[in-house]
Amino acid sequence: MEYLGIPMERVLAMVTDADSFVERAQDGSAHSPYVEVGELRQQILAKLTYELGGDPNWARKRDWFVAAALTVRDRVMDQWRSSKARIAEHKAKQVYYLSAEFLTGRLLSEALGNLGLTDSMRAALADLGVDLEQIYGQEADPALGNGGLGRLAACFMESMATLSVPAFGYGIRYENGLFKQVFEDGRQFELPEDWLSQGNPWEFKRPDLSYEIGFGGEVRSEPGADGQPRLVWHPAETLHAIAYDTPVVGWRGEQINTLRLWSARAAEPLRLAEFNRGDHFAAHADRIRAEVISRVLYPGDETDAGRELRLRQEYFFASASLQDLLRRHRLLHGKDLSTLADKAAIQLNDTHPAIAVAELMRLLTDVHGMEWQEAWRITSSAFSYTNHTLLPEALETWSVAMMEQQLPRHMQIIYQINAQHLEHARRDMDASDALLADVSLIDEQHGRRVRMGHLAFVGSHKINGVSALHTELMRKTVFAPLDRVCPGRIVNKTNGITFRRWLHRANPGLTRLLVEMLGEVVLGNPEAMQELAAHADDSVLHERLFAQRRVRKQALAGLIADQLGVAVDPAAMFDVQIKRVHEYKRQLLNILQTIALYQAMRDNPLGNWVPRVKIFAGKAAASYQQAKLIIRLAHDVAKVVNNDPAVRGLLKVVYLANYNVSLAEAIVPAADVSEQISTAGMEASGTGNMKLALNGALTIGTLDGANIEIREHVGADNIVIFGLTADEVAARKRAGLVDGRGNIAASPALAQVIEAMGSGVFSPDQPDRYRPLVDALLYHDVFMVTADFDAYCAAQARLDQIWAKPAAWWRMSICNTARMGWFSSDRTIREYAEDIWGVPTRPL
Ligand code: 26W
Repeated sequence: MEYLGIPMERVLAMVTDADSFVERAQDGSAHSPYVEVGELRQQILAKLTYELGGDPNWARKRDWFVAAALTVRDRVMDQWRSSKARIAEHKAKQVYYLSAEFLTGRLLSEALGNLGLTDSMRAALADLGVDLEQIYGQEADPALGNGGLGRLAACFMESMATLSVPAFGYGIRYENGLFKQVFEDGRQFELPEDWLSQGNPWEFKRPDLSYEIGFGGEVRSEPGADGQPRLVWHPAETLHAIAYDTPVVGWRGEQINTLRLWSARAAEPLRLAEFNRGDHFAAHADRIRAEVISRVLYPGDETDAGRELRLRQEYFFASASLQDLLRRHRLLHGKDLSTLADKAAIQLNDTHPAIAVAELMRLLTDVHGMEWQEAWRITSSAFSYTNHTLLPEALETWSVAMMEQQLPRHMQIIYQINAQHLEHARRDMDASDALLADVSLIDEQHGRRVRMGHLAFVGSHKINGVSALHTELMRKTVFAPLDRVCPGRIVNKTNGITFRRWLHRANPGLTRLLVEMLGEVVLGNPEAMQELAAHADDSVLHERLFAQRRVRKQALAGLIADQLGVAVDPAAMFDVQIKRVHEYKRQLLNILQTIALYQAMRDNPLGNWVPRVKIFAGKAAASYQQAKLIIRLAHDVAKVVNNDPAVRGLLKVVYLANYNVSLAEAIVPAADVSEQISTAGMEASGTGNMKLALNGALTIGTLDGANIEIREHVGADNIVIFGLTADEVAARKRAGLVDGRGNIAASPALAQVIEAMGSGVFSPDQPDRYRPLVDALLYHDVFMVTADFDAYCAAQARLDQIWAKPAAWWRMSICNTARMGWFSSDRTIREYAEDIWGVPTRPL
């Protein structure tokens, strides 16, 4: 039997999973695989020819990627349209997720996996002489985010589509995402990241969807239609926000949601008068000033840039998004906006879109003529706000002067919101002057600044933290005053990750093993993985997991050799710390322990050492010098350790450049150890910790963020915890115990490490290069690195002991994978849907 002239066994051979392939064929579903492969093959060729003007004989890999992506995009169009029709027909409540960042990663494998088309696409391309694995890498990895917050938004979008929650993601279509990180002699350099240079096959430009965005100018009181004086804003400059839509494909989902990213366009692209006068700069000035708004993502992670352009970016996408959802509401539910909060749940992803609270009040009152109290009722019941950090420097505040200059009408509205808020606090909550000052939206202390966290809090019916500890700390610290005058709004929603990307596609080998052991049920219901724990001592399973992990470690070793020219042994323990570089995440503690291990190995080369590869990856914000110095130290230590024959390759240190979603997908399945060692109380949740534990890595960590809940789920025996607790850290800080000299004096190992670091052992060409790091440890160790050093080293030694007993290691690894089901972002989204948004999580 043959198909399209291809012998059937060859068609079947092309598919990795013949069984389900056949299975699906037998279910008689319209789309039998044979037809599917044929159709896909035709459509790819058609795209290549008619969309790209290409020819199969000399098409490049990039062309095949674009042709495949366009083919898949066509496939989702019908479902996309039918999703919108179904939502309109059911007058369903929609979720609007406002985020300055969406770290989506590559989309081809996600779309294929979620549509169940991977095998057919692989077969269709193979028949055209193209390897699907080869073209995955042709897709740009859109770095439209800094780290955790942006990636969480992407996981949430995928889970909402999978759970049939009608949702729009609203953000900014940065032309340049987070910078490309390159290293030169261990120093980080930032290069522009222009992910759009080759075009983006997934997005649809929607010129029909353009909104005016104003800035500056003045507010005048003018008689309204009813003769009553009304406040009217006359912006000094206006520009357009143009929509670009990308489909969000859920798993096996009928529901296709929309990621709508706004791009800034000048209202007047060219000022001809100036141009004709030959003043080309003036002719383009407006355009440049306008379009720079969606030019580049601010690389600050956890540090408030406080730049005017950042405020303009935040208002730009908040206003475009609100204008768009009001237009849709009026289209679907009629001109009466009083039902808005019943039909729209608007989630603020941190304070970055918080100006939306004032903007919705402006649109409802000034533009749509609603009474203030009615508008406030709607606004405060439509909005909800997620806080992702307690770091003071990350809590955004804008000077009243800048707000008045850029958004004069909004500053008036913020004053009005504050007046009613303070009145409520004084009258209903008997607030003292001190408390009033603490809860005021205006910080009168530091030169009159608008507290965006307070605006988001007061304008929301629910505020959530992202892990149990973080939410508790929110209540006890930063938001304690607000929680007193507006009690009962703070709830916890512990983060989650999508298992489709971070297990099924990142680790198909482990996934196949899970399906084999537990059935396909685990694909749809992660909690069903619990059953695997019953096999924790199954030595055959141990061997198969070992083999799986080894395959991935060899692949990663290959990547490391290609990128760094360093040979690492896949048999060694791959000890991984991958995340943004920040002092509170304590990459420095890891490096200090690495130096101590190196020194111990040199002192006792014949000791029974566990071979280790310390794998680092992560970007530092461009202006964050201390973080950049930590990256450089890792490189300098690597240079010494990796070339020291005394340690006989027992220890290798590598720092992979340009950490992003794709690199994470290559590292996570190859990790044996997951470093989650932040200063307790400072990592709001973490999500890398979940990805690594789900893939069977053992976590070494502090009782911080979601590490605590990971321990609760996987079991205290299956995780290695060390260090000061959040309360102990807070107590030491309150007592001013940030001087590290005592801890150093009490720890000979640490003293030896600090000595080496401070004397240029790792920087002979500049012995005092690490003075700033040493001084911080000696005199201002606010991140408790010296305080936790010995405990951390002891915890690492515990890992060595476990590693020496493979049965124990794999038992723990299995228990981690088995019990990570709860950390699916599907669970998180179900909680948001039920507790905050009031929307169902089942097909309409
Ligand atoms: C204003 C500059 C700026 C930019 C980004 C300040 C703060 C941020 C983000 C909130 C930083 C961030 O990504 N926070 C991380 O969010 C994750 C998702 O909830 C958590 O898992 C991490 O613990 C938290 O650090």
